[in-house]
Amino acid sequence: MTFDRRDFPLLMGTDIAYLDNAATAQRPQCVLDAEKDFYEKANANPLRGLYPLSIAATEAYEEAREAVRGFLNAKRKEEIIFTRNTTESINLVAYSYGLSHVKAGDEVLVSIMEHHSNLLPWQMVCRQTGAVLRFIECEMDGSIDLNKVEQLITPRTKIVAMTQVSNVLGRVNPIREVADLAHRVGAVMVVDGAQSTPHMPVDVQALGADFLAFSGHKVYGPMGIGALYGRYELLEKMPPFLTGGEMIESVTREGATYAELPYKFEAGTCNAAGAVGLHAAIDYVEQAGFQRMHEREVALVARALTGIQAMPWIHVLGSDKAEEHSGIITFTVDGVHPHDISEILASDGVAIRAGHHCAQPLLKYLGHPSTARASLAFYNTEEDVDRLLASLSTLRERMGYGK
Ligand code: 7TS
Repeated sequence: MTFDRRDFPLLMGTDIAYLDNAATAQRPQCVLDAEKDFYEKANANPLRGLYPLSIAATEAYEEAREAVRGFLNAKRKEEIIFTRNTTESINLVAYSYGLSHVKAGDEVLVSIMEHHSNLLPWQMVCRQTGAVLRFIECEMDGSIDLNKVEQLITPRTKIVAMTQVSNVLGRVNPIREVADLAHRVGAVMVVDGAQSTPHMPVDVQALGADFLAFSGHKVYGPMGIGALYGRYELLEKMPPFLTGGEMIESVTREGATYAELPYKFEAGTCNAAGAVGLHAAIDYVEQAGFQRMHEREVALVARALTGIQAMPWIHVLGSDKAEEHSGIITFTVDGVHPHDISEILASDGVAIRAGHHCAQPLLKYLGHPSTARASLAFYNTEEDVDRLLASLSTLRERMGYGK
């Protein structure tokens, strides 16, 4: 197995410096092949037919579940539920666990840096139950002060939901410590792993996560497939989120008994090809090795931060240490709107993202309505970074500020 930019056909077929990996990553050839192979060689509706093709499809789907179990170090395969993405995984927890366990007067605690996907579902739970939503505010460099968390967690706290890595700041949050504080009062810990799973080994047992969500498309896998890890004892008692085919044991005119885990939470025809593609992505990442990926990403971020430091009109959010960015560099440029930054960079063939990054409360808290964000992956090159820096160095001049 190689570990190389050449594994990524889109990157080889374009001269764009693709620096929007936090939005979605590129896929290696093995992922594209795995999806294609499924449709060419094993396509049938999994879990239904008793003929060999359907059995092959079922096996491929279940092998993918086992791969996700290993990827997250979950104890049991039944703890892995396939969903469309992180957003759907968190909604499953909010609708199923949240609405049945949270009561008026209880509290749900989230951090100020949550992506809207890990905020709106909890707003919904609080609205519908009469519970109160509270916020853990980070420090200005993006770090979390555990003393503040400790003060906010009380016997009224039923759910603590936090991202392991912010999609704006890129900093790793102290999930294990927060989970321990949550468990002390009997609350459950919901972890958004959308931005951590592409960059580091994520171990749900070591983290003390009761639930953890992630998206396939950010870990070099296909779009439209994601997963939720849930602790067996919790999932077992939770009501279904979506109902219909495939999630039942038996149905009468009046009602139904539900299937065992994990099928109780997988209503309708599954995305088997997506799961098979995700399996290939997990194999790719595990063979590439997070340590090597991390070293590449830190070196690229360090190069970018050094270049940016020479441009005093650019301000980077979060830590000033390259190893605390998970490839993410969010910044503002004095006098230039992030949308202008992004358009000018696009005209130079550099793809970055501008806007609120679906984290509006965080940006408001940090005092920026909008920012620009470059997010790097291990397959980016020094040349990609240098193109970013070259384009940035011309920005103010091109906006009419003079040399
Ligand atoms: N949580 C975090 C921390 C994220 O960064 C994202 C997507 C999501 C949840 C939602 O993931 P989805 O796959 O369900 O859409 N973040 C971004 C981003 O930063 N730019 O585009 C999508």
